[in-house]
Amino acid sequence: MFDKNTYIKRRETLKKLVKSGIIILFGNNESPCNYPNNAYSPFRQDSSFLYYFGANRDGLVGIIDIDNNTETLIGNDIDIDDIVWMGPVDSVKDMASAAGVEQTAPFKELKHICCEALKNKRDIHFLPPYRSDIMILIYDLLGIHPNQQKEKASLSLIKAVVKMRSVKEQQEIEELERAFEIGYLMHTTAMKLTREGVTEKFISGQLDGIANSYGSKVSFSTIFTQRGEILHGAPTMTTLKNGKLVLCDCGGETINNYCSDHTRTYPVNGKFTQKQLDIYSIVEAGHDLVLQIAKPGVKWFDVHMDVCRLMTTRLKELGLMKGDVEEAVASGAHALFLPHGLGHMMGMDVHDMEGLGQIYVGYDDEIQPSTQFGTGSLRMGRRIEENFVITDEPGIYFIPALIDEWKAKGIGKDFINFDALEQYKDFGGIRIEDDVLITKDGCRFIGNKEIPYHPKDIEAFMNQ
Ligand SMILES: [Mn+2]
Repeated sequence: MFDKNTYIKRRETLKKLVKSGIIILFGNNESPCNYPNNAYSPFRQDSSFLYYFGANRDGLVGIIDIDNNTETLIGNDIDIDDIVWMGPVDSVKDMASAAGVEQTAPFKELKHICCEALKNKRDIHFLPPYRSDIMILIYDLLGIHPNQQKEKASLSLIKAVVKMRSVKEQQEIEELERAFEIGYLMHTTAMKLTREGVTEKFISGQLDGIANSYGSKVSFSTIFTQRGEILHGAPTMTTLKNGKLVLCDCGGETINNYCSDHTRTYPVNGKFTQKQLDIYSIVEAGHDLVLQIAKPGVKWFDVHMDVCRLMTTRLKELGLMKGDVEEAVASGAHALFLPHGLGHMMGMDVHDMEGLGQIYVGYDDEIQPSTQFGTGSLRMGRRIEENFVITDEPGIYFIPALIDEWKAKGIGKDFINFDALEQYKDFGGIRIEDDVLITKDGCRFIGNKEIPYHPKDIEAFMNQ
């Protein structure tokens, strides 16, 4: 965790933004896998709780009473039976003091605090819950049924948290650079291990081990697949085959829970075919275009659309698309190849703050999400600001079921050469992803070195 002044300052800012009422930030509990004492491991704290209270243990709740200017860390100390099995852990008082919180209280006090606040008709601010145990707790404390909790969550608290967590502090950027180092090791190891005959699962397992060894865990379930056209394709027991491309999308979390998220796509045998290069170079150009145009004040929505135009132009040159580029992109025809968005915010959550509602994280009064297939999956559209961290991740995919569906229904028929696509149905998919820090007048990748992505660099790396 950071110095306690970090947490004191953050809570002060939060109080000024939310203005009045009482804020309840719920920490996470252990999450059982197949029986209560076999929980998913390691424990993962809620990111907003971590951001304001820093304490990385289950069963904690943070209270910020704005009107009375008090802060309380709620939680029970563990007893001797727990110490026998798990060893001693910091007391709730120690954890509170490490985050500059003056008061502590046992868990049973929480019900009393909530009852008083309800009785006095005070504004009670909580974030949208995403785990059922917390939903049941909120029902018990505040009487709000789980299916109403999302809409009853505090909009002013959501907006304040988004405002603060979107702009990364210098020490957070340094953590993200550390997360990059773990991601670099994962990706370069994957390239070294890739060869015909090895299973996808073997390599993904090695990568997960690296994330566990150098940080806290993977920042999301590792994608390592020869079926790159499946956007979140889980690794299988399939063995790698020469001639195929493999797509690796993975990242690690530091001990302080800051993430990395990168994607590389490369040939199993370490040498691209011309057909693979034709498609790869389009994704590469789209990925690099972002570096030229992303800077404070620019709408991320426009950056996404610029990449779509570039890809459509190049797919036309290859004979896979046709017609007017502007019209094609306006109609959404390019989404047959790119059905997802260009990128998302990244920080402590790999899709940063997604649980607070993408509409508040990625959009605002000025820019609303599209309802079109493909562009509608863009998680971030609003104007970008200095010290935002966003992923730059264009891709081109040949999804046989989607191609057949569009062809049968005539979707995009004025802009897509369906006949030419027949030869690409076993191609797979390509994505290239890096994490981008928006700087004062432009942007740069997180990390001081490059995970190879230019074809020549990949081939040189894989054949060394
Ligand atoms: Mn990503």
